[in-house]
Amino acid sequence: MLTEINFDGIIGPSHNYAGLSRGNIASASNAGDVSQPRAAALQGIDKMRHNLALGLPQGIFMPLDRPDAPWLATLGTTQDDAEGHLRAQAWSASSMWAANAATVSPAPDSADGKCHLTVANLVTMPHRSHEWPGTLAQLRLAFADPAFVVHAPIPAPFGDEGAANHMRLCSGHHGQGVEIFVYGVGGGRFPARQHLDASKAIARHHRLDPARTLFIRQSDTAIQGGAFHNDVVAVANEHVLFTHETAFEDRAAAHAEIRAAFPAVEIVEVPASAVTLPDAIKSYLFNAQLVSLPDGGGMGLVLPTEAQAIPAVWNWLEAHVAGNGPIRRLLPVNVRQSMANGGGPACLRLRVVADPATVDPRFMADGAKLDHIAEVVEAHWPESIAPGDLASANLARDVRHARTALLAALDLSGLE
Ligand code: SUG
Repeated sequence: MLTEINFDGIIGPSHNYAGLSRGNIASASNAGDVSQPRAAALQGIDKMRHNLALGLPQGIFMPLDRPDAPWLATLGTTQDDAEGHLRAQAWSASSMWAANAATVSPAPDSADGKCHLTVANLVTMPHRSHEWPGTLAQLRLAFADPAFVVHAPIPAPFGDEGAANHMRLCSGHHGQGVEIFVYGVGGGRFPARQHLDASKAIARHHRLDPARTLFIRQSDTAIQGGAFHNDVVAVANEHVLFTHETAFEDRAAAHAEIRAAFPAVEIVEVPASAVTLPDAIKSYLFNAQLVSLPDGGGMGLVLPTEAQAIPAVWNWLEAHVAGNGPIRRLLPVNVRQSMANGGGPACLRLRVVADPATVDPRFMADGAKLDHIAEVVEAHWPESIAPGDLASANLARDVRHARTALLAALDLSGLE
């Protein structure tokens, strides 16, 4: 039976604040802070426990091998000798944001009836541009069943950020959906990371029906305001599109196209007069997991605790729940360590609509497995990393060893 599985990236032991993401306000403003990898990973595990308790299927992705020595070697350098900015780029634990791992088209949307995944090239940001080989290896293992087709990345220079710029509308039972690719147009102070040519290439590879595939331009205002991915200002689930007023460049045309392609859509729009764009970005109101609660419980919004701290945001949400809106429950989770790098609850997961029986079981999680992962994290993840620590050969060794211990505990040593 097809169901939505959320695959969360386990927050890696090299998690640190190097301020690497231009256009990502949280990353820039926390640059130089001391990070807490252990607490970060435990926060991520708690989010997964929280979602499992709601009855939602949960999957996991492993952290990648960092610092990325083979990548530094391609640049003619090493962990010991690299210039500071390259070293930081080699250390980033950015694969935790699994929404950027791939674009996923569930089987009912594709002409060949398979679930297609294209690993994201992430070429806009140097520190993320070397994620895809490790991510691809993992996707090929997790989704080796013939129910899936896993595609290599779209070539540079066509930037692709995966599911963060992709939304899907469908009826409640995971029938054929409408896929919405949201692309940006460059030229501003902050980069537009998702290119239209990449989105179109993915739609072709995934054999999507052109009549049920939309390409919509992300608003320059949103990008220049700090919404470096569409999932910072919009999220969809089943027939609901939850979006900020400023998400799309041509709002009226975007809404009309969406309604034409999927007439049953319910667009829940938050006007800028109620929540300003800066407040939407600061609170990560839209970087939430909009989930269908089992047993007819309606939809819940798994959102960061930061959203509670901004009165305009929380007031809007409470009014929505008190009224007749489709979001029935507000479910705050604490992912502060990730949030400080611009990654909310939705960034930390990749949604895959599939039959869990077709997924390699090593990538599926239950309570006992999460407890086991938490033990490895407690034993091996560094408690803190200061920016100067990235030069430490000892820390580099400890961080590698921590990941190796996790892979061994989960019978995934083949990924080393
Ligand atoms: O790509 N932050 C990530 C956050 C990604 C959030 N994902 C989604 N919105 N789906 C990024 O900007 C910061 C890393 C640093 O600065 O060290 C970073 O890569």
